[in-house]
Amino acid sequence: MKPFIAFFLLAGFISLQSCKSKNKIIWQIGNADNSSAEFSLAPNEYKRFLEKDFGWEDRFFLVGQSEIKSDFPYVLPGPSDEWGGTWSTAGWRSHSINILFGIEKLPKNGEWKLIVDLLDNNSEKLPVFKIIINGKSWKYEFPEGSGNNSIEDSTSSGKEFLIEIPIDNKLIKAGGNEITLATIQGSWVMFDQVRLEGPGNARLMDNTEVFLRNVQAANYEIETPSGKAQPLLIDIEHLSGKPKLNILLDGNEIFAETIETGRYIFEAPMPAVATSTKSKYEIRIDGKKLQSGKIVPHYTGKYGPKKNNLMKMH
Ligand SMILES: [Ca+2]
Ligand SMILES: [Ca+2]
Repeated sequence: MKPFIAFFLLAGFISLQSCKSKNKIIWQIGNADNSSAEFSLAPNEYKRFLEKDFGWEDRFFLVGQSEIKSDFPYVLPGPSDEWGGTWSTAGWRSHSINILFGIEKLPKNGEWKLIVDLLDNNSEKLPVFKIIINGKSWKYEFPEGSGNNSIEDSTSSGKEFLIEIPIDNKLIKAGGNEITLATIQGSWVMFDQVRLEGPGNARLMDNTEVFLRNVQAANYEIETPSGKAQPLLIDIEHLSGKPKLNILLDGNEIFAETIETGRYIFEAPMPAVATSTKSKYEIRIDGKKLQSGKIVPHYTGKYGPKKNNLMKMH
């Protein structure tokens, strides 16, 4: 091998190594210590799961805001657990935990990994677990658990099941991200830790008044006083206060609203354009920039009829 080729190979190898070593923990929920003690309802109050309103689709754990001790249960029941709300008269109920997090700075390249470290699971009715990351899903069938009834007794040892999912950089978004953990079959699982690893230069967003779940152009049109428009859909979750939301397109305000409670999907009308050029949107909360990006309004008049002007979700 010629020396200069060897040099480039070596240089490539070193830069790859240094990239990898820069990975860090972006967030972690709990500690990897083979214990569930840090979570809500631990060590054995699983029967209060329903009373605490856990497991519902609209409930979420927001990284940086929610508290493990009150907002993340040590156990997630499966559809075959009566204490999780499955009765002969009520039908089966599956359960989920939604983890929300905002990425302020998303590197162009990076290796991400989600680690779901389970402490134990039911030994008889084996759980089937689904993990959804920004709409893409993975399914896991659990092996037998320890059989030690660890759900009731914090001193008994469990049987670890470790899930590691490498995530494509393209699946992570600048702005709002969502990971859902759900039991879709069988019985309960218990948590030791959930964590996300990613590139060292990625940065988490601070969310105090709102959490911006998603921004995208709609594939339908709406009527406005100044003609037809294509909505920019703003999926936003209220957290605190009564912040003012302003949406600008290429420097012009196209939408303003006060955010008071719950989750909203707003339609900010983007005026029709003759040619599809990239526009810049900016989302402001109380006058401060929350997020900006490029969008291609591709209104051509071919989209379907108007839908709801405002959808409020609970
Ligand atoms: Ca563990
Ligand atoms: Ca733990």
